[in-house]
Amino acid sequence: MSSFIFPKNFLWGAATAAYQIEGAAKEDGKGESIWDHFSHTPGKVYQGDTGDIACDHYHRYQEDIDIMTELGLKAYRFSIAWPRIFPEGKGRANQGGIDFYDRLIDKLLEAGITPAVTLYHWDLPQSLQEQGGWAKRIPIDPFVDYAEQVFKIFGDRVQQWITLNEPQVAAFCGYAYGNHAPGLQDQAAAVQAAHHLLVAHAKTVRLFRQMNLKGQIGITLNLTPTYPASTSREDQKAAILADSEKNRWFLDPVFKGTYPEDMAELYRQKLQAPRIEDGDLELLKRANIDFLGINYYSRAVIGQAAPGSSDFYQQVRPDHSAYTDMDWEIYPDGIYDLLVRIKHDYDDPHILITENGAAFQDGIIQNGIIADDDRLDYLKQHLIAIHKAIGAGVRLDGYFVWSFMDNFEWAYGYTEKFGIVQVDYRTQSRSIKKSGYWYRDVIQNNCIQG
Ligand code: IFM
Repeated sequence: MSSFIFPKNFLWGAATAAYQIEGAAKEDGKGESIWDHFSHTPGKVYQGDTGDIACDHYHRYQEDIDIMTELGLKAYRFSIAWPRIFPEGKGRANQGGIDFYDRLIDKLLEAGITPAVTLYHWDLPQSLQEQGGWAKRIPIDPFVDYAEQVFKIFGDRVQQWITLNEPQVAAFCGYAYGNHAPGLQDQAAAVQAAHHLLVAHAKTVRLFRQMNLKGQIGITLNLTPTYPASTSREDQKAAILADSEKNRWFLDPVFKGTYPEDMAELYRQKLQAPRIEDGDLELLKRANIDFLGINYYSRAVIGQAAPGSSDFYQQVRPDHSAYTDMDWEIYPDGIYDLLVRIKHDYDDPHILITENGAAFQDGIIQNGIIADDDRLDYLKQHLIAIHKAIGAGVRLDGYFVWSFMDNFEWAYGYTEKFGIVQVDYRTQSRSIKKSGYWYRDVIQNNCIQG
């Protein structure tokens, strides 16, 4: 049996996001977010599920921290709900919301768990959506003001900040495909929203530097390495374009302050987007991050667009692969390829895997434990690939499982389960799954037994 030993001080964590776990949707002065609004719109979320109660973490955070302690987590990534701090997106801060995160952060620190805080995990205050949301520049300055408030209050205790989670999903699922809040179907608006999210990120990084805070700041991107479906020239070209749209459209502005020219040209022709104001790219170029957060779940196999289609390419589903319940191909080599590529193409940044995990229905109970062997195997294969990337010189500082516990999986409601801890939504009782106990041993030994 081989062992894969991780570097000393490797940050082992697990992740969640506010709307997916907190519940208490209207408590202590919280305002409405686009996800409150969207999930209450009939037909948008499977079976009409909402995050009104979710995992009731807002009231059960202490119990959840106790479970994190039992798992031996070194770090916990969670997000702050902007509408808890500013119910209308801006104006007067809401003490009730501030108090909740104050307690959470203090209790985590007391437990010896490092908080890694995401400022935006998709819950835009609804009142800003009503003025156009991210398709307009409207939310940019309120976001920076919200960040300032949060930095002032928690900046002494939080060492790791993530400005945005997955701007690609926020923009494209929210504004182009319509399957996420706010549910629009307008591709030009999506490209514009992505740009505005990135500008908000850059302005927040600039503010963070101006405030001279002692922590580190980064951004989390969902990255999907692309592979051509065949050796044909057409498929190879299509895979490069897909990489440009899915990955470089976010990596290039974050690291270089530019957009990839192939995709920019296509968007200009087809959508007359994005409109970029003077100074935006310079701002992005100067917004140096301390680390890149990567969410990796799967790869994309890409072929040329079907004849007559207006798409730039098409994604192909490899027949002989294994898939998770989300129908995402299980492809651990992808995380290795991605990490090594980022090292080479983007000047060897520090990296955190801020999400990685798999949706599977709970397995049968064996010896009193939920035997989620498929999830355990997914995590193990990916961590072995990550270990190999570290061996290849990638500066990878930590890893967060998605997710700490089962939660509200957006448009899928509560049907899809990513947790290493099970949540019984009828009773709100939590049970550590077999993958959770396995992860506990990995953390304890700082090593995977192959
Ligand atoms: O649940 C989501 C999370 O909010 C963002 N990244 C992907 C996860 C699984 O879909």
